[in-house]
Amino acid sequence: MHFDSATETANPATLEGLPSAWLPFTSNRYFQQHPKIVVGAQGAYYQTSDGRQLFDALSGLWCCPLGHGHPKIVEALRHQAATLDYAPAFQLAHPGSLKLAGRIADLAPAGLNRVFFANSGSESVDTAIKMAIGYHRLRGEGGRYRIIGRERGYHGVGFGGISAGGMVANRKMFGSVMLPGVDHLPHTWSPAHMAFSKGQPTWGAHLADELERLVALHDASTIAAVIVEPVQGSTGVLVPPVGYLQKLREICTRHGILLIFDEVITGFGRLGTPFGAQRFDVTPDLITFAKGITNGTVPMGGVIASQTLYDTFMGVNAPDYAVEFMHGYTYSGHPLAAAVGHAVLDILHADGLIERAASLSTVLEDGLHSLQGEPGITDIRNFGFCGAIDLAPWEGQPGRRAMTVFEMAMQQGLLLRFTGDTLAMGPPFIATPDELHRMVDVLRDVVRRTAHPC
Ligand code: PXG
Ligand code: PLP
Repeated sequence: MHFDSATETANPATLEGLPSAWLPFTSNRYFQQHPKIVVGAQGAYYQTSDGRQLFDALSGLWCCPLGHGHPKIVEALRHQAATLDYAPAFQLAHPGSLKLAGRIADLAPAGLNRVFFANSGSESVDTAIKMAIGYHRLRGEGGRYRIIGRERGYHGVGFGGISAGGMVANRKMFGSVMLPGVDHLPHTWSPAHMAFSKGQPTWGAHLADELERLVALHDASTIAAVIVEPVQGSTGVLVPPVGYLQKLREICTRHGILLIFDEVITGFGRLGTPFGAQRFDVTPDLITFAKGITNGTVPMGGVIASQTLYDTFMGVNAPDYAVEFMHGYTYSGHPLAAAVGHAVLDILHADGLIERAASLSTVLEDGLHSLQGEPGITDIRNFGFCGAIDLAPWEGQPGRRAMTVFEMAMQQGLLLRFTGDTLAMGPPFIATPDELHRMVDVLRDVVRRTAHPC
């Protein structure tokens, strides 16, 4: 196997409309000068507009774990489009979304068995936050309005998500309009105690006790929910210390606070189990999901709620023709997304891909950690089938080194994801050990070549 090599040039024929485009989470001024265009994708590779093949090291944006263009997904989409293209989502349902709710509930931890569909991770997070606040209110504890997030958390870009999220850059412009009363746990990454840890760090479970301090500060009677990613994905695969999530669960339970796991990245196999909840053996009250459920082919997300939470909404003192939860999206449970969701679950099962992700994890771990000692690598982390590398920034130019690594890697047929000076990897579950080795070889080369500003 081999990755193509070529210079960074987009085919001009694919740039029509570029001056009208405003791209999400993109350095638009730079992109206008250095556009990067993909025109096709098959298996674990993207095809660029100038004909290169790129190994898809982050499975799209974490959302295409089965690789691209799977014939069963293409066929499911084609068939559904011709059968039922859209069904009104309110006061009506279609068999595909009902059955998918059942299959997702079956995959989830026991007790989590009510599935509410949305269309993205951001919508799923805002839905879960509303469910938590509504649940307490219906139980006569309407004073519980605070959401506790965590530093370096990413929960999408809705107002709920940026409020609970802990990425300063996403929050500072909107500080004046955040959800009221939100507070944050400290993140768990401590280079002094855990740099170059393989898998879960052993230090840091005590950081969950910070939740007790927030309870003491605000009083439990004002706190609705704690929301955390089991593994913090977007900010560079920050792995929870051994025992940390268990402690959070215990403290939440003791104080009647709901625990939300945001599994938008960790759901559907990335950690080698259906959900992170199972990998860590911690059961939250709500799980948010998106991305992997449709392999990125059609937008879909959702929330899996506990039976207790659902029953609380259904126990509302109102006639049965009254709507219990005033929330929903035009495209909740969209027929095309649901059809793809079934194909994804079929493929995951038939091809044993969750088990494959689990077994490839060790190949990824060994490969990434073999980079320790390369110039300016300050940390390497991994857990399940994902990992990250921190690079020392070039002096006075934060983010520039990782951007250069990204562009150099593209020239060698590798599509990486970077944020700040951190590189993240979450390859497709269909990747081969050879492809992972080659990915590490390219990483080694581009890290060496960017040891000094260039
Ligand atoms: N929660 C979590 C935990 C996420 O990772 C969202 C919510 C928001 O999902 P939507 O579908 O609204 O984008 C996410 C999304 C990256 C990267 O490079 C991560 C995400 C999105 C795009 C890029 O790590 N996470
Ligand atoms: N804005 C307007 C004017 C609408 O009519 C609707 C839905 O009917 C929305 C926003 C919300 O759109 P969606 O349900 O796709 O989230």
